[in-house]
Amino acid sequence: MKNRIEELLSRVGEFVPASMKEIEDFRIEILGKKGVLTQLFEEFKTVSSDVKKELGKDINLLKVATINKINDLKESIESSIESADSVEDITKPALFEEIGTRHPISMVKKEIIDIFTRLGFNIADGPEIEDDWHVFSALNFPEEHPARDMQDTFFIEKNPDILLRTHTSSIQVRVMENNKPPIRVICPGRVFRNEAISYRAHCIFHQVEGLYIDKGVSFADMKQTILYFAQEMFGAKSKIRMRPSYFPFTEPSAEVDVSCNLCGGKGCNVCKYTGWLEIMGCGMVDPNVLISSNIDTEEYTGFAFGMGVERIAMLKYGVNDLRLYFENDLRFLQQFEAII
Ligand code: 2NM
Repeated sequence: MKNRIEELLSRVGEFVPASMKEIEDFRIEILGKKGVLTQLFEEFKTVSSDVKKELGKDINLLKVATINKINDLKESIESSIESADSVEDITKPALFEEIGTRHPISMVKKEIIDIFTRLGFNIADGPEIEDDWHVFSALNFPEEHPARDMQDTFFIEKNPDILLRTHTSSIQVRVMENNKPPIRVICPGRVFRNEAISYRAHCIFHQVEGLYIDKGVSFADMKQTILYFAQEMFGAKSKIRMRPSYFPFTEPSAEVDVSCNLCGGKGCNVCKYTGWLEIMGCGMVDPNVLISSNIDTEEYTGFAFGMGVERIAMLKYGVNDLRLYFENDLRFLQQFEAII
């Protein structure tokens, strides 16, 4: 009897089933009502009392080992079926993907581009790392102009002729050099200025500049173009006003204000109780700029304008700290339109 129990124990240890059914058959054979264990217990009643103690232990050991083995086998088969399921069931719903939002600067930049595209302007691009000619000299900046100072512009140390563009007008110089009028372009892009970062200034920001050169282009054309832009961007009731200003590349030059769309021009803390918000600079292209790019000033005139995208976005969304646009804090960014 002891031998049979040991044989059965080693069968239990070595049992490797091919299916759930084989496990169940094995269970019935050993643990079933008419199974091996029941027979062994029957026989056990008849053995002499001096071997009872040891045989009893052995039979119980066989019982426990069989129960454990069967439970283990069932568990491992069930979990392998589960993992096979998750690979094969292609009808299960997909994992949830978080949907991002467009950056407010990208949204406003696109809106500006769309407005001028409707007026027939083309989009032009150019390098962020520029040379002195395209950023300053061709744009009528005198040799001693403060913008050329290291305090304002990022120069490459080894070669002060190479610098990071401080405005996207450098793109327009390239357009004028490479194309004959009529020219109608807008130039969106990043620009770089050596500034201390605060709520109202950053060393990197975005500009959109426009340029229109043709026969007979006048200040009146510029005013109407900018009025159209202001009404598309800030609402049909918007008014504009121009104040005399100075830029090296335009003459005459002006700053453009739009009527405050928050208070309707009555005065509030956003417009500092003036009813007006400054949105861009503009002017008639200085003949020196046209000459630098070999455009005949007897035949052609033009106007140009430039605006900061961050500033337009601040006015449009009521954001009072420029730094929010650069920090990429999701609590800020998620307040804007989701990409669908
Ligand atoms: C501004 C204001 C006024 C401007 C001028 C030119 C160019 F290339 F034609 F000379 N591009 N952009 C311009 C004029 C930019 O930004 C405040």
